[in-house]
Amino acid sequence: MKRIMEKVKEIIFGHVGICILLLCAGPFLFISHGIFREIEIEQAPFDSDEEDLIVVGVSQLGSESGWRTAHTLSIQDALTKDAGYFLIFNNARQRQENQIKAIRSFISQRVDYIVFAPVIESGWETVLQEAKDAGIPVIIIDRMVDVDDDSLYTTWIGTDARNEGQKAGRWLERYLRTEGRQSDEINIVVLQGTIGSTAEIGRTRGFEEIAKNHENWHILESATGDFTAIKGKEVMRGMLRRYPDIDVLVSQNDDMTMGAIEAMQEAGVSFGEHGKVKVISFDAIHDALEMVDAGMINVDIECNPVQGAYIDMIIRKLEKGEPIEKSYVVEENVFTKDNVSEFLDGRTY
Ligand code: GYE
Repeated sequence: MKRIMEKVKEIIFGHVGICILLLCAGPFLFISHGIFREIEIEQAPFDSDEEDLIVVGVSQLGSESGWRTAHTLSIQDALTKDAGYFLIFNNARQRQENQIKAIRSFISQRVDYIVFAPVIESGWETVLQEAKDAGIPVIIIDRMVDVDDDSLYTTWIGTDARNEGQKAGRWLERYLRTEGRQSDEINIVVLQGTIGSTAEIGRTRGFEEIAKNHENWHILESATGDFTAIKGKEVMRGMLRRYPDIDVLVSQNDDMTMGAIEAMQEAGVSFGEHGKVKVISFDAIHDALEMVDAGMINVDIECNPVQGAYIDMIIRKLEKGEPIEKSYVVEENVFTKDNVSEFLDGRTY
């Protein structure tokens, strides 16, 4: 338990450190390796030596979470020179305008493929039309775009966020039934991810679809922690002040959950298996699964970040002129104390 909390502190502290650094030193520090626990590859425009390589411009939306770090590494591990790729990687730091800039620069460099994880769903038509006009296939990963014309992208690889939200609701139904509390008044708070992102929209909607069948479930407040531990902690601290009687926390990613857990500890509020506030989290990164095992998180709804191999598979098919699907949804599990130990060792992120 102590070891886990040290890790949690490390994650939250890392973020505080980032904020201080950014305030002091401005955006230049973003490229400093290690600060974000991920490697940023900004490669120079390719030259003739690279002629045989497939040039892929990747616009990653940010480095806000442990999940995102795993997602980035999965892409970088798949699109290597050995595998025949020249990767141009850009981190948009959770800002749509940075992603639009990156995509425009990929277009002007005439890359072979554009891969991008959109921070929010709306506002992509113009830049996607520019890519289409330039004849560059666009592979969308992780979150989705909201466009009327689906010819603006080639394919999408991601997770079913609405289903994840429903799984959270169904777990709570089952849990309350097992505890004989299905008729009790249940006070719920929701820590949402980045508003307008597929993960937030889907998880919010999916959970609400189940919640609305239960008149005794009361969602006291839903507020965004932007998928980061530091904001999750701050928002939870406010909720704990406003609502003295919270029964359930639904936190839309593990990083926010870890922040919220710190806030509960500081406020002296008990949580988890033997505590007052039952904790529902999403992602299932290794550190959070350890907390499931320790009874600090009741359930973790998996979201699978290992998407790099799909990108490679799709590009290979496109290169050979083979047909591909319009969408690929990756597989996901639900972890509780009952099944988590068999997955812990194999978890690399
Ligand atoms: O759950 C969260 C990340 O879009 C599915 O984004 C992804 C979400 C993931 O920051 O941790």
